[in-house]
Amino acid sequence: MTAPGVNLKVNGDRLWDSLMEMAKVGPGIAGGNNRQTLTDEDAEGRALFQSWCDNAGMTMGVDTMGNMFHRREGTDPNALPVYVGSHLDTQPTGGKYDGVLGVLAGLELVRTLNDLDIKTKHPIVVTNWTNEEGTRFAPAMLASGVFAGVHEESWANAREDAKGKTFGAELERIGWKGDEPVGARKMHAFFELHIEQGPILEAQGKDIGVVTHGQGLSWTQVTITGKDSHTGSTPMPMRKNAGLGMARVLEKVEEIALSHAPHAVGAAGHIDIYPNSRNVIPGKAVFTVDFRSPDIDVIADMVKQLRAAATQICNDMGLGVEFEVVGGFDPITFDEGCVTAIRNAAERLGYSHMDLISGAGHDACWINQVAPTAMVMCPCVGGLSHNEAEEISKEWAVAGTNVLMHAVVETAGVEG
Ligand code: HGY
Ligand code: MN
Ligand code: MN
Repeated sequence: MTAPGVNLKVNGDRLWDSLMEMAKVGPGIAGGNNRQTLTDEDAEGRALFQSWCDNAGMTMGVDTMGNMFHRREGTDPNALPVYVGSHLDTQPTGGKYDGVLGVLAGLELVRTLNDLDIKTKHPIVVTNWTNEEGTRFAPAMLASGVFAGVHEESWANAREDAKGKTFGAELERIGWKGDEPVGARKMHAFFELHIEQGPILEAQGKDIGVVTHGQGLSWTQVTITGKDSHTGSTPMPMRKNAGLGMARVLEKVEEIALSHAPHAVGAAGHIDIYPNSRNVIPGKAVFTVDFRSPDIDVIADMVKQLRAAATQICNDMGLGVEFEVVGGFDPITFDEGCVTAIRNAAERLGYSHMDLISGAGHDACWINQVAPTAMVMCPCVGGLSHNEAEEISKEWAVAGTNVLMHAVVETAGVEG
């Protein structure tokens, strides 16, 4: 398909205004967002996005996992659409741009094509994937995973949050369970714009990341059991301290990840201690170890080391230990054709760019299994994300959206 002219640019002010407007929905306590999936705030954000897409003349479809699809017709209604999008749900202490930039950049490119009355052969569909973050209902990228056939829909609907509410019940409650069979839609290609969530692009002075690969991820939930007892009257040698056991295992997690430096990372972001009372020795600790690497063998070795070390530590301390895999995906390679469309767009538009491996997981990682897929990234200040202080510049947002638009339009084919 012929490439669009370099003058095809988005309306940066309108894009930024939409980002700031969406940021008002589900505000955090420190300038970011707390718009967790399937909450009333998520429902409010969905409704706002839907109203903008309606105003842009798009028609909406929603599948049984709540994934939202807004279609701009092409000149060939039978051509498979080019999909573009990301996610509107946020971490509890999330930023204003993680996921949201990718969804609203998709809307902005449609608004721009409307302004210029540019028609494409293939339809374009702007997408909001449900529960990308996996913070309320593990695992991450849940709904795009069901769409790609990685997870069973019934299993996904049964996932529970910390209060025992299920994904399925909450999706019904907020009124966003659609009637389209999830995964029925077929795609010509899928593109996702996302902030890098790491420091590389900013440190290298690059405006655009051409994402060629995504590192793999493994989430192991560890449950350590000891014995609740009095912190004052229980002699030290008699204690079965699950909290201490967890602390020793977490030290090992750091050592294991560093043993595979520099291309491996590890930490535990989710930690629950029971009964979590100031004068009770914790009888139970539940935590999720997040290991990542571009190399699948490294991930497997880190998980193996974790299980061996945690078992040894708990045996030595007279504690029980159980392991459960609660999330994960293999390292991925994005589609060569889509990656080239992104790289050519950055080149054509004169943006500094570099190839990049995504450190974070994204819906594109699953959609890559069912359609030609690639990602564009823009820098974020200090590489900070999953923090309310997450920041990007308007220039970075506009550059990323222009590259996204060019890649999408070239792939969808300009008509007339
Ligand atoms: O966990 C991730 O990498 C993504 O931010 N959900
Ligand atoms: Mn994200
Ligand atoms: Mn995120």
